[in-house]
Amino acid sequence: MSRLIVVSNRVTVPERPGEAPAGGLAVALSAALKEYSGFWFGWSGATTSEFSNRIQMRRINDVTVVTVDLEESDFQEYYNGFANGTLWPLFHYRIDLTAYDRSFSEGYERVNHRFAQTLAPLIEPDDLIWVHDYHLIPLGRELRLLGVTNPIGFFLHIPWPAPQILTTLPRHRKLVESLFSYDLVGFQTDEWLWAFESYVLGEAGGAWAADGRLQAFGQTLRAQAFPIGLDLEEFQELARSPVALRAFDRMAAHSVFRSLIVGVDRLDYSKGLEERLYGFEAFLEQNPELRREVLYLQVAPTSRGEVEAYQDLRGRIDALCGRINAIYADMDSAPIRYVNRGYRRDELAGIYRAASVCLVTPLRDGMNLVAKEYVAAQDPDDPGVLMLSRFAGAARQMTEAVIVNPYSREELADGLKLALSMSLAERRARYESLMAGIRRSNVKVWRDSFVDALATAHEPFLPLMDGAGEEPVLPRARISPSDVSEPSEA
Ligand code: GDG
Repeated sequence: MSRLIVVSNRVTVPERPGEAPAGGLAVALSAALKEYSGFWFGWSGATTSEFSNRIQMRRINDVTVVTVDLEESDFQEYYNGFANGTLWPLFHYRIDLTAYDRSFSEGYERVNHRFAQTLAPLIEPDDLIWVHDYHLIPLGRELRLLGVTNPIGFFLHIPWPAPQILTTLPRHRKLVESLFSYDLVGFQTDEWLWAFESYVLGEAGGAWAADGRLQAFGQTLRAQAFPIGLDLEEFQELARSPVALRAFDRMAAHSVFRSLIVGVDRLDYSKGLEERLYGFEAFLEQNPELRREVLYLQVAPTSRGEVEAYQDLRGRIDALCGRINAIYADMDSAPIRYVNRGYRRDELAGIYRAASVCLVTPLRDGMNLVAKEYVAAQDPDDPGVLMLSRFAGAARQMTEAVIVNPYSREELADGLKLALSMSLAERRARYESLMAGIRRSNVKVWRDSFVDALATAHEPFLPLMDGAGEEPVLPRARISPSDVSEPSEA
């Protein structure tokens, strides 16, 4: 069997079950690496004054992890800069927050080049290479330039934006062209896949090849949706653990006579926290009789605290929670408990189970695993209700949730009222359907279908068809260093 090389910005092999920050994704990828052998490659999380190709190799829980340090300027320009200051907001439709800074894109190219240089010598002829997420879009191309001919796949965990949004990025063509060095490009949902296809066909002059591949820039790739799921057994085991039961008891004791409403999100503007708080305020305003009946716990661990937009957001959320509590609190109760820290994964499972409603209302989200975790943690006999933004990738699968528009305070307030008053029979019916979907579309299915598709997508020379799908027009081209020229600035 081929080895599998997983590449992501950070490497997060879980050391002990239940511990943050590893999530189901890390667990699933670690399990894949145990099955296929191979290793996980990425940034160590450390910075040095000068870059060196020196790698650190460790075994964690039977998984080989290979990491490399970044230079301080790489961290600023690549990680805080282009990845989290440019691509993250842009791909979440926030062009108002997007930094269009040339030094950031140079840092991004540089780090991808350095990753490729460090990784290439470790690759063996039969290896499958699976690159993850927006930090590493150009990595496949950089590897091809170094002569790597193995199957290389890429999976985007976040949304792919509509062409009208993407084209605000200088050098957007270069970014998309680099994706064509992969054999397979995966998205979370059909919506993001269609947005990508729409760019390729409408903006890049691309066409469909005979077998359903996309061709553009003289190359072809297969693009497909692979919705990510949970490691259900792992999560349900966590939910039954003593730590989870204790967290459940603590929350149940603190919300006696009240319904617990929970939100769990990294403190990120894409998660719609501000809008959600305004919606909750509208709910309190419109339902005076329910003010003492609810407790909204928002868990929001700080994320990317070095980026200005995140610092601003934190200040606004702090102020908003304070204001709403000041208006609606009584001497012995306050409607919001806002916790600006993370919890262990097993504690989270207990908190989810204690909550009657979970608010998952991102403004835009690739998938959203919290929605799935909440449902998986419920008591089948008395399940809570998931309220889900129509703009989360998860909403395309989890249609039995209470689906809301997160921009509308009225819809949020009405949705919350509906969720809190839902009959047991309806909650159970919705829970059963949601769980069936979570079982069907679990993380192993996601992983294995991607890896299988990657193994078969790799066809070095494939005749392409013209736009009508009739005649072969181009042979599939592979990049070699000599035929690479700087793409024109868009
Ligand atoms: C990206 C995409 C896509 C949260 N707070 C704590 C904690 N978490 C865990 C949750 C969940 C994970 O973090 C968050 O996953 P999401 O899917 O909700 O969102 P992103 O972090 O933005 O992830 C997203 C995902 O990639 C996977 O492809 O679904 O759309 O944006 O697992 O439980 N974990 C712990 N303590 C916390 O306080 N331990």
